[in-house]
Amino acid sequence: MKGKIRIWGRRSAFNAQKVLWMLDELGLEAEHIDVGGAAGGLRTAEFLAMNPNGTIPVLGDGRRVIWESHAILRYLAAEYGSGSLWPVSSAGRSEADRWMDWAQTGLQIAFMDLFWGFYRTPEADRDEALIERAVLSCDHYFSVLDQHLQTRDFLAGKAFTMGDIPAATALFRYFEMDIPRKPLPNVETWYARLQRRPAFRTHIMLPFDDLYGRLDF
Ligand SMILES: N[C@@H](CCC(=O)N[C@@H](CS)C(=O)NCC(=O)O)C(=O)O
Repeated sequence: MKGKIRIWGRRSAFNAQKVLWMLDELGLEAEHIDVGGAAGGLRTAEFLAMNPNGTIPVLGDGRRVIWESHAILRYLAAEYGSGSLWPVSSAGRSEADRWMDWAQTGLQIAFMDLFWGFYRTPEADRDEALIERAVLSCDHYFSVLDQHLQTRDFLAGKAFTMGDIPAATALFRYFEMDIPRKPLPNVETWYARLQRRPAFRTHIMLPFDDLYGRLDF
């Protein structure tokens, strides 16, 4: 350990949840600093000196500061989870890596269009055509996951790795929202398997009704 671990970010923020979940999986003690959302604090000189984007999550490990959720996940997994969350072989790691990048550049974008367009937009202001497109886009990405999970317990194979975290962070909200979904038997089995992990239940399966109809952060 490089020193005290700190994590800046609100517990309801999708990108912060990924990191809070991983810290817990690794059994690392971390000080949580609640910034972002109603707590604010992202535009102070101190915060912008750590992350010029003024976004969460930010990780501190001793004097080291890291931002971008997936850079943080890779750092934590490599530093503290070699052989478990961080597959040691390059080939094994590429299996986990591809699903992290895929989630960030594909599934998460579709999911966020749906989450913001449907759940976070006040009902009177919703754009039904946008929501319909987002539902179809989510159907597509979740179907790709479903097909992949037909022959695997976790995204990179038999064991849980960092590769599961970004995509799985969407599961609770996706299945809780009152939206149309295609049948996803293998995704549901994976979801049930993840629910046996206390860290998943603690950090991902959190009520999110405080975000309903709310666009201000
Ligand atoms: N690509 C960045 C995105 C960071 C981001 O947009 N974070 C959101 C929360 S998920 C944020 O800072 N929102 C402002 C707020 O919560 O007040 C990452 O993955 O870390």
